[in-house]
Amino acid sequence: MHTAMRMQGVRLMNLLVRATVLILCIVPLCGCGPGGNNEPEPSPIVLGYSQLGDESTWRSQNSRSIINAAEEAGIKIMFENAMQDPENQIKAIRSFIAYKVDVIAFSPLVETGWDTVLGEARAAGIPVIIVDRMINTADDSLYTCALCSDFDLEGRRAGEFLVRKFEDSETRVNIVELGGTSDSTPAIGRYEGFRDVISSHPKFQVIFSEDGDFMLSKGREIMQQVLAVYDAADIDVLYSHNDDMTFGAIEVMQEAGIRPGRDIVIISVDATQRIINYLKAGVVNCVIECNPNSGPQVMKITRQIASGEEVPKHIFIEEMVFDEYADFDTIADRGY
Ligand code: GYE
Repeated sequence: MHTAMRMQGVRLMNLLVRATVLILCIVPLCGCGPGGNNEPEPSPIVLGYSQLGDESTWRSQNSRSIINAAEEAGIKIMFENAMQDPENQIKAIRSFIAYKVDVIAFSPLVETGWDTVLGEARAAGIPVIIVDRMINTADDSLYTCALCSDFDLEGRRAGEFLVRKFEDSETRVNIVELGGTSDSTPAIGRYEGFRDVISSHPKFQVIFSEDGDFMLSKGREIMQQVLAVYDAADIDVLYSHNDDMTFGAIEVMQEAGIRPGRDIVIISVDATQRIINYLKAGVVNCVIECNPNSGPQVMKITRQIASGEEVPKHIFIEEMVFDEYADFDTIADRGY
């Protein structure tokens, strides 16, 4: 009885071993993956990305966001930095076409001059995503999707802050404006949106406006020029199209014994951590957020387009305002 049971156990064991060996042999033969079919691993999507430059803190964070998000999404990215030259962007786009990437994305330095190269991308059947800034074209079939900030809204928000800040003031309010790169969408929107609001209040006067190319060094230079021409007491407001130019202008004001945020009301756009620290310290009065963390959204759109899904033609990035009326404790760390 005892021996018979042991024999049965041994036979069972043999059967199990044989079945296991059989399974182990079959699996590699049919090359089954976890999905259980015969298909090879799909090759990763290749995205050609032309970044316009590295002019600001915002831009560096934007590049980091794009590169990191591509890695996380398993998208192979060819990333080219044009260093503020649209010709370099055109060259980069042409090289992406030659390489036959799956999708092209780019942040155009300026709005005009893209029709020819984008026509070449279209002829090659490569879809294009426009990121951050917009292009000005009569042919919107040149791009599949545009993911941008609402720069007009940013400008209007700057104007709305001034309306509130000077609500009780009857006298003239003199404004100095540091503009972004001319012919770029953020500079145009921040200029026009701002004027849309202040133009219905005649006390607001822009006494000086110049293009500072979104760079700290130019913010410095222009503020020096302004103080050489105007008495500081005649300047009520500085409206700067980005934080880096604001930093340059603040340095000059401080060197001249002007108290930024008190003697001159300051509005800045972008919302880097350093400007938020200035807001909390009363050195600036209003910060309009422009969100550089578009990487994950760009990758999502890239995937959708590559797999033939429909995507909206225009998507706006969500943004907010931080000003001196806000509860500073609610402002989360910016991370850049
Ligand atoms: O505000 C500025 C950068 O295009 C929104 O470009 C972007 C702008 C940003 O240089 O800091």
